Amino acid sequence: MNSPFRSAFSLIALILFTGAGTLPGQDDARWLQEKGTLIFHDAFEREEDGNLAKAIGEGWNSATADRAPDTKQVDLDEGIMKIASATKEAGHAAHIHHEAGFTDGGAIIRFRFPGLSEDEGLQLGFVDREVQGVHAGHLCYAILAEKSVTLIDHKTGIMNLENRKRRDDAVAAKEKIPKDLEKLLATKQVVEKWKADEEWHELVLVTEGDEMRLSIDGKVIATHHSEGFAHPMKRWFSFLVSSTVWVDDVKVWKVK
Ligand SMILES: [Ca+2]
Ligand SMILES: [Ca+2]
Repeated sequence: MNSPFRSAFSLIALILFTGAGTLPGQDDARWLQEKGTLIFHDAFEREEDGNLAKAIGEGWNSATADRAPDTKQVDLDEGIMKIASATKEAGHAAHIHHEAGFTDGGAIIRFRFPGLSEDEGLQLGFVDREVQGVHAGHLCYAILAEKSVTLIDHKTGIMNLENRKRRDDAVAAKEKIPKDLEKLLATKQVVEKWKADEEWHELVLVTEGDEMRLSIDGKVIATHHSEGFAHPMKRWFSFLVSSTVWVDDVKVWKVK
């Protein structure tokens, strides 16, 4: 082989080789397990203790349980965390969180939509209540809906207090949101097609620098770059659930 052919061949070989699962992000479960430290693992093999904020135990807390004390929003049953939001009674989707604490890292969970209610979906991501200028410290999330997966940077998007005020002012005045804000918000998220079903799945959600990635059953479904993903302290790992979802084997890892 002469040398131009040989370099073209080497380049192709390199592309094929790096495409075969060795790039960071191609197998994020492995990335977390090999490069990360396990912050916590919960398999939910116990019973909950009542309905209130600390009922789940093992360091979990609910921001919404005490608002609807007569309703069981989390039932630990058959070794699974079965979430049923009392959205109406609590005036908010169920928000369940656990200390995390990383810059780069993420979560591996198993989840299932049990088919118990309309509009089953799952929002999960990271919160830092100590950050200033961001509504309730909402940093970034993955949102699973019936036909889509969204990755969204809330920190520098709609939960940034200035952006949020401009949006709310426009809504209050029954005006369209300002064009520049609409354009900015569009850059803060990516929406990919995905089809929900009622099977168990493994989900991996990671942040690495300013990138967020979501994989389901070992396949990368969505990736996005946005400055808010690089927030240095993902203090909480959070679930926001507006209807019903089952969760098991939550593992959170810190890489950096
Ligand atoms: Ca139970
Ligand atoms: Ca379990």
